[in-house]
Amino acid sequence: MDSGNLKIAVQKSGRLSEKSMTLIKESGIRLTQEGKLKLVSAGQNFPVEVLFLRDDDIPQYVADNVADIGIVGENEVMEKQKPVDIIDRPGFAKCRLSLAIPQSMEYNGLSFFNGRKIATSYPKILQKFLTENKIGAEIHEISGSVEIAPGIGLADAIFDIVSSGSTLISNRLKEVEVVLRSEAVIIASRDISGPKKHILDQLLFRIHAVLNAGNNKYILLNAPNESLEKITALLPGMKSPTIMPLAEKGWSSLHSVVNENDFWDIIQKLKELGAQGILVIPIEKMIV
Ligand code: PRT
Ligand code: ZN
Repeated sequence: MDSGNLKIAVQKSGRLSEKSMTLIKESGIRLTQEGKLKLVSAGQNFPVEVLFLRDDDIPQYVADNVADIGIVGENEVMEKQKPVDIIDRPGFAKCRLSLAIPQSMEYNGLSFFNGRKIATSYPKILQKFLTENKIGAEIHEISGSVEIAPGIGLADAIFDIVSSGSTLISNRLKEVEVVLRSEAVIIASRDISGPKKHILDQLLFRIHAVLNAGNNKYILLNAPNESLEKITALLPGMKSPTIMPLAEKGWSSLHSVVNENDFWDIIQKLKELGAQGILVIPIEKMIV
């Protein structure tokens, strides 16, 4: 029997686990104690159940409605080709899927791969790329430690996830083509409706408040009144900044919100406009 709770699939243990759980917890959801072998955990104050699974299995479980939504790498969603929708991008686990070859080999474009053997755990994504580019290569599917394949003579090249690039370097490989960029995504079943849809909307509302907060900072500063107009243009805030007169004549205090991405640029300009006593404070939740 379906409990009516929204079922969320997350990776049991791996690169996505901690950030997925942080997102759920920062959304104000308290879960029943998770033991080491626990497969399911229920929300104590919100109608959800969290299912702990291998990341490879998450697209299938969501497509089959065993879970309603899941947090998983986009690469797994592309590879598994299950009928699910990507509904959000929480902004972590960014990486790329790339082709890499031994450093000792010369690379002169995609035709290099014609007639070569490529080891990968992502055969479908690779096959699609090769077909689109009319390259005839042999795909050798392996499930782990793909990077050692060329060194032991199993393949001429690899197609694998790269983030810092250090795994490639330590295996004397070089990245020659980026095929796909990936990050963690929230996927949803296509059959969510009624009360579950309502729970999902509430959850996404909370998740956005958490993510917005992470991307923004609260900023307070003192500014000479003659610069206020220019400073306001730099710091639109959520509606417009709050401005209060200071006891010292000709000066005001200004409060606003600034986006992490433009942060240093804006601070520099504020200083040029005569702003002083700038305080920057993290935001815990932000509802826009
Ligand atoms: O047990 P389970 O099947 O659940 O986990 P898993 O071992 O299959 O996956 P896991 O935890 O390794 O990765 C989960 C997801 O994290 C992936 O599907 C990607 O979406 C994402 N991700 C982000 C990464 C990386 N960065 C990453 N660097 N997944 C794997 N790697 C590996 C890569 O395979 C290579 O071996 O790290 C190595 C490369 O890293 P650099 O930094 O040396 O370039
Ligand atoms: Zn996996």
